[in-house]
Amino acid sequence: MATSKSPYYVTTAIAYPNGVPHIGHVYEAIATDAIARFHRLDGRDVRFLTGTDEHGLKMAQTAAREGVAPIDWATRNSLRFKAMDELYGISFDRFIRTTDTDHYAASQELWRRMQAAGDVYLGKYEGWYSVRDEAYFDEAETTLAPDGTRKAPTGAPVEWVVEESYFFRLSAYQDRLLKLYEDQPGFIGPDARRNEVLAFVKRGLSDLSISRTTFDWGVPVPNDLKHVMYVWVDALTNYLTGAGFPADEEAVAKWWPADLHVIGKDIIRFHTVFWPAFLMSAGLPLPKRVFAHGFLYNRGEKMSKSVGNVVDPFALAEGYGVDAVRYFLLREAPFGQDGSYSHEAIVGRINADLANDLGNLAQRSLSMIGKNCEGRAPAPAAFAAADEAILAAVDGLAATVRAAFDDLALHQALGAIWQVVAETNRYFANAEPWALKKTDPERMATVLYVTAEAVRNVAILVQPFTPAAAAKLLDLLGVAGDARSFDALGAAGRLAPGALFPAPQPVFPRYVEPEAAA
Ligand code: ME8
Repeated sequence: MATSKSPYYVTTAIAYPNGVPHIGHVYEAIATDAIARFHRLDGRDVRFLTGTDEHGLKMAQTAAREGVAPIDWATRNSLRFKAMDELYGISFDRFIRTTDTDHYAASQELWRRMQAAGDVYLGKYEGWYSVRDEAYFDEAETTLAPDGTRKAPTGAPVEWVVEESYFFRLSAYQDRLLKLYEDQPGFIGPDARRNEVLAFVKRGLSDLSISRTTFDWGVPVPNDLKHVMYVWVDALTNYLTGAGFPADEEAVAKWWPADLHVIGKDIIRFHTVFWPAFLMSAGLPLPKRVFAHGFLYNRGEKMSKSVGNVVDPFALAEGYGVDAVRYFLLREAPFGQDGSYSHEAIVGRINADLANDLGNLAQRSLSMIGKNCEGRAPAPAAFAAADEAILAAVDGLAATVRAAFDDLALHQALGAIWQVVAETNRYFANAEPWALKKTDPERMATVLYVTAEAVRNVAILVQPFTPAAAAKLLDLLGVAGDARSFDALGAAGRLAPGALFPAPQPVFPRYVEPEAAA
């Protein structure tokens, strides 16, 4: 199998722990986890970074409202994010908190380098700031609401800020950024976001205020302790901290630049304008790709605490099961576009795709093997055309799935896998192995072998999406722990006739409404 074995460094955005996690957070974690798992199974040395973004005015204000110190508020909620990740099987290598000591060192080193490059100067900021977005806005970007308050494009209120501030010479980077988007077309994905960023940068860039003096909940600016860094300067630096910057040179050489930053569409500007400009200034290599996923809506509506329609990831896992939620979120909406969550949609996916299509295929074939083949992998006779066709479809899947992952078309990877599941179901139904038991047991064994082989390949390929269920399926097929990577796909890892299977069990239960179950 032709795989590149270079290391692979992938990150999520780091969430604000000013509240508890919601479905948008778990969506990003699951998608990035699927990508990390895919590359590990494909033989690469993967580093997966996620965590929480703990500084800034929003955090300080929320903590004050709650009557606790910012660090205590951050810790309480950060632990919820980490617990959510653990519940959902998010295979991070580090859960970074921007209050970690090494992160202060990284942020200050980046600052020093930008300063040494002549890109940081002291001035006075006078303008609009949105605490909710932790972002500065030009007056022209804001609107006046009927009640006289001024709003950011996101609808968040803005306040007038006048204070001494350090600035980053972002205006000097317009040409270099435009060249970057041109030279490295894959830098921003999907294309719609790339066009949005291009148009923004072409309009011209103002210098960016990068420090605050009116509160102290942030990383201190080197040699000027009156200032703390603007939260986005330290937040973006987390990706460098996670690669060992600056102290661990060997780790930096191995992991930096990042292969992929996965983020939501609302923070694309920070990641594709500010971040590469900071890195260029500091003389550091740029990430290879920034990909913005869409937003998840509750029945098409934006989730908000005031509407009371925020979906709690812990309740989702409890209600449907971790693998079902993971599958649903990555299957339902094309990755990169907005999606919607509803109870009916998730139940539909669980019962149709998981329980019926894959669950039944596995259950029916494995229980026949249990009953008729002494619970051992059957020995196939010569393959007929129908058998060859299924094996060819199964063996062709790896290339299709790999191509889908290369494009971050995670939904297409799942679509392709389920197409083969559907073909195998048709094959199984047409071959009627149950009817062959008496008339042609050899043929029955062949059909069961081919079906089990299809299930084995599917189980290996769905590991990034539904890791726990995939592991159970592979257990039921007697596949050893070291025979579950993509190296074992296709002919290289065919089931050995005679291998012992444990007693079959259902892997994907149907969803039954609680009232119907009672
Ligand atoms: O933006 N659907 O933190 P955050 C899908 N700390 N994704 C969503 C979403 C939704 N409804 N709501 C939010 C921040 N997200 C910064 C990031 S990175 C250096 C700093 C996504 O907690 C959002 O787009 O507001 C972002 O990628 C992530 O969740 C964290 O959002």
